[in-house]
Amino acid sequence: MKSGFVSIIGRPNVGKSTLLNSIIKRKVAITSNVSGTTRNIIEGIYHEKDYQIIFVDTPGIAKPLDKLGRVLNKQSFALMKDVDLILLVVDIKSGIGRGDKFLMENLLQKEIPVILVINKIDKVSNETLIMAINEYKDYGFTEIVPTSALTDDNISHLIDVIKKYLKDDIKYYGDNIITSSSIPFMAGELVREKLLQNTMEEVPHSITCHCTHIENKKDIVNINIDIIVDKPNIKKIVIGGGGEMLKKVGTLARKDLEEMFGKRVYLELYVKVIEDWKDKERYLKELGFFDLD
Ligand SMILES: Nc1nc2c(ncn2[C@@H]2O[C@H](COP(=O)(O)OP(=O)(O)O)[C@@H](O)[C@H]2O)c(=O)[nH]1
Ligand SMILES: [Mg+2]
Repeated sequence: MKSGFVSIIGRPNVGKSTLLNSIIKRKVAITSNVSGTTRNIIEGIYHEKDYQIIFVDTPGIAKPLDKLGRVLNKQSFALMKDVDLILLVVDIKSGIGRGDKFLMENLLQKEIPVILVINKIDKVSNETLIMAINEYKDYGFTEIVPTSALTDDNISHLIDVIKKYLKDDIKYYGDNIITSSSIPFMAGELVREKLLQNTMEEVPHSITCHCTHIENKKDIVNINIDIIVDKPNIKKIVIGGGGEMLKKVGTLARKDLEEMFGKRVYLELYVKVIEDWKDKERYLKELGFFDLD
């Protein structure tokens, strides 16, 4: 048995969570084209007969605007310390930016191997890809692997490359555990994902979802989720005219939840206004954003 921890880092929106889902072949992290989608540390566990790889998806490192942002950055930096391997993911269209260079300088000093994952290759021609690989050849990366997390292109090759750097021989998780996230957390995240994917601009950043009740019965799972927003006008948008938006989000989330549980789900959503929840430490703690010192 070979096993190890792999941290997935990179700027917001490059496809880190999509990559994790593609590797695990299940949705363990929510994704959207809104930067700042991932707010917690998500572990996804990859299993193969003689291998176990624990992937750690991190919130993107961006300029922190509020307390939540600062907590997330601290978590992401802390995660780079104790892993066997780091995947630095970049979007081929935007390439390596200033933020990535800053990350690299920090990473290369730590003597942890860093694989550059050039993601979203489905968006460019082969020539562009070859040019990008040539450009980054001399940056000091341990390996460079192009992927498309969206179409699963080259993901199995990426896994083969990662296997070379696993150092442990401990089985950390049981065979059918694919994530360390709790079920209530995942339920809340699925609702948040649907909100991110179906609302515009100002909405995503001011929302969080909190599962308050879950009851797994023989034929059905009852789930209650609070959608916490920071302003009354956001509450209006989330509910939508005649409750349309809430209905749509509820239906989409229920479908994913039914797939996750393999049975019927009865989902109740409540929208609550808590002003400035992102700056209130108590709420951050309650919602599971703990501070790593
Ligand atoms: N075309 C394309 N889009 C991708 C790929 N990987 C991720 N995306 C999209 O990029 C957006 C951000 O992805 P996400 O995984 O949430 O990024 P993260 O912030 O780095 O975790 C989503 O809309 C994804 O569907 C890819 O390989 N190709
Ligand atoms: Mg993410």
